[in-house]
Amino acid sequence: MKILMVYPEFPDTFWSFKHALRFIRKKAFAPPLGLLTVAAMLPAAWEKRLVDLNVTRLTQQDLAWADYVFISAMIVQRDAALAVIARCKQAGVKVVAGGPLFTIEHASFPDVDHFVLNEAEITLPQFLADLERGTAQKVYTTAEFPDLRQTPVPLWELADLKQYASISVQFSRGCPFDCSFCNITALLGHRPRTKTAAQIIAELDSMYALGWRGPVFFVDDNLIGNKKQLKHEILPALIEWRQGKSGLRFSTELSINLADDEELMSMMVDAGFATVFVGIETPDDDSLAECNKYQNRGRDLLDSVRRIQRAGMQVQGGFIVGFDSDTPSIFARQVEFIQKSGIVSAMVGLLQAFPGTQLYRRLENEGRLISELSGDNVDGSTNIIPRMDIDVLRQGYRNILHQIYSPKLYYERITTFLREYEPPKIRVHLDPQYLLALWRSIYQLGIKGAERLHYWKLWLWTLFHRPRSFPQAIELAIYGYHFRRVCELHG
Ligand code: B12
Repeated sequence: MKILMVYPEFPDTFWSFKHALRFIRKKAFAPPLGLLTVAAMLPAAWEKRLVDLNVTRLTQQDLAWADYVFISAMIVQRDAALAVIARCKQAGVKVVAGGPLFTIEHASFPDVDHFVLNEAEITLPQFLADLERGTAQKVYTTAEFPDLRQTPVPLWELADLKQYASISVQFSRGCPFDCSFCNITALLGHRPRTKTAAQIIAELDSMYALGWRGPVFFVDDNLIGNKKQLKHEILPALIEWRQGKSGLRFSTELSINLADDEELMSMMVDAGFATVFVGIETPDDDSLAECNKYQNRGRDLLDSVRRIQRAGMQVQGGFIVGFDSDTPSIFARQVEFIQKSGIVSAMVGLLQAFPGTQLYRRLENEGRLISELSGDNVDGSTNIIPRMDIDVLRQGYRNILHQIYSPKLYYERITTFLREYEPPKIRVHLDPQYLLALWRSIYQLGIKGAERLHYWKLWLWTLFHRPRSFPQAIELAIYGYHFRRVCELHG
C-alpha cells in the first residue's frame, strides 16, 4: 500500500511566521506532527511519503504514485484542503481525512472517502481493520480519549527537516481548565493525558539522531496540566538528557499559574525551556469571570508575567477583545497592559466562537452566531454578534494592532522585556543561517525599513546593557517585521 500524506498550505497568519522565516531561509514553522504521528501508526510494510504544501508542491506524479491520500488540516486551511481534495478526486485517488478541521466540520467535505476523526490512536485501528476486510466505512469517530502511552514516535524522517524552523513534540493532550471560548477541552478533554519520560526521550533521541539541533516546540495544550508528573518524571529526565548537548531550545504553551511555582520555573529553565505562550486574554476582571478563566483572576497579572521572565523564560501572550463585559475603554487598557508586560509577541484576537465550546452553545441559544468561522483568531473577523457595536469593536481592535506593532511601541517592549529577562544557560548551537539572518536584518530592518532608527537604538542598548541577550533582541526585531506584514494584510 502506498500512502501519500498531504498537509495543505496555510494562509499568511500571525503564527505562520512566513515573513520572519525568510530571514533564516526556512519555508515553514514546523512539520505536521499529526500526519507524522499517524504515519507511525500505519503498518511498517506500507510505503509512506509526505507532501507538505507549505514547503513543496503536490505533483501529478505524487498523486499517480499513491493508493490513498491522507490529509490533515486546521480550519484555517479549509480552502487549501478543498483544493487538495478536488485534485485527488480528479486524479482518482481515494482520500482519508482527519485532524481538527474535519473533526469539527466533516459534513462540508462530500468528496472525502473516509473520515478518521478525533484522535487516531482510537479511530485509525478501526479503519485499518475494516479496510483489510473490505468493509471500510465513511466515518470513524469516538467520544473517548486515548492513553498517550500507546502513541508511537512520529516518523520525522518523512519530512525534509531542513525546510523547517522548528520541530514539535507532544508530552500531553488536554487541559484541566475550563475557559468558555477554548476548543481544546472540546477536542481533547479536561484530564491531561501524558506520555512517559521514556517516550519523550525516545522522541528527542530520534530527532537528535537525524541531526536536528534547532528549536523544539512542546505542543501541549497546557504543559503544566499535570505538574506532579512534569516535576518528578519529565523535567528531571530532560535535564539529564540535555547534559553535553547544544541547541534544541524548548518552547511550549501553559497557564499563568506557572508563576506561582519557583521550583517548577527553575527546573523548566534547566531543562532548556526558553519561551512560553500564556493565555492572558484580558486585564479586565469582569471579562475573565465571564469566560471562566479563574486561573488568571485574583492575581497581579503583570507581576506573574515578570516572575516568569525573571526566571529566564520569554513570555508570549494571547489576548482577546469582544467579551460582553468589554466597554470601549478595553482597547487602551489592553495596549497599556501589553506595553507594561514586555510581552513582545502579543497575539490579540477578536472573540470567536468555535463549535463545541461553552461560548458557542451560549451564543447559539441567544441567537448571536453569524457567518462561517475563518479559523484564524487574529484576522479581525468574528462569527458572533458582540454586545459592543461591531464597528466600534473592529476599529478598536485594529487600533490595538496598529499601536502594539508600530515600530516605536514594539521596540520599546523588547527593551522592557530584556530588562527583566535572565537569558538561558543552554549551550547555543551556532547555525550559519542565524548569522546570515543578522546580516539580512541589517539590510531589511536597519537600512530599508521604516523602523531603522528603532532597530539601531535596540542594537546599541542591547550591546551596552544586555549583551548576552543580543541574539534574542535580533530575533524579536525580525518577528516584529512579520507581525507588521500580517497587520497590514488585515487592514
Ligand atoms: C502545534 C500547533 C500549531 C503550530 C503548527 C505547526 C504545524 N505545522 O503543525 C503553529 C504554531 C504553526 C500553529 C499555528 C496556528 N494554529 Co495551531 N495548534 C497547534 C497545537 C498546539 C498542536 C497541534 C499538534 O501538533 N498536535 C499534535 C498532533 C499529534 O495532534 P493532531 O494534529 O491533532 O493529530 C491527531 C489527530 O487529530 C489525528 N489526525 C490529525 N491529522 C490526521 C490525518 C489523518 C488522515 C488521520 C487519520 C488522523 C489525523 O491523529 C493525530 C493523533 O491522534 C494545536 C492544539 C492541539 N492540541 O491540537 C493548535 C491548533 C491546531 N491550532 C489552532 C489554530 C487556530 C492555529 C492558528 C490559526 C492560530 C493563529 N491565529 O495564527 C495558526 C494557523 C497555522 C498557521 N501556520 O498559520 C487550533 C485549530 C482549531 C481548528 N479546529 O482548526 C488548535 C486546535 C488550537 C485551539 N486552541 O483551538 N498551531
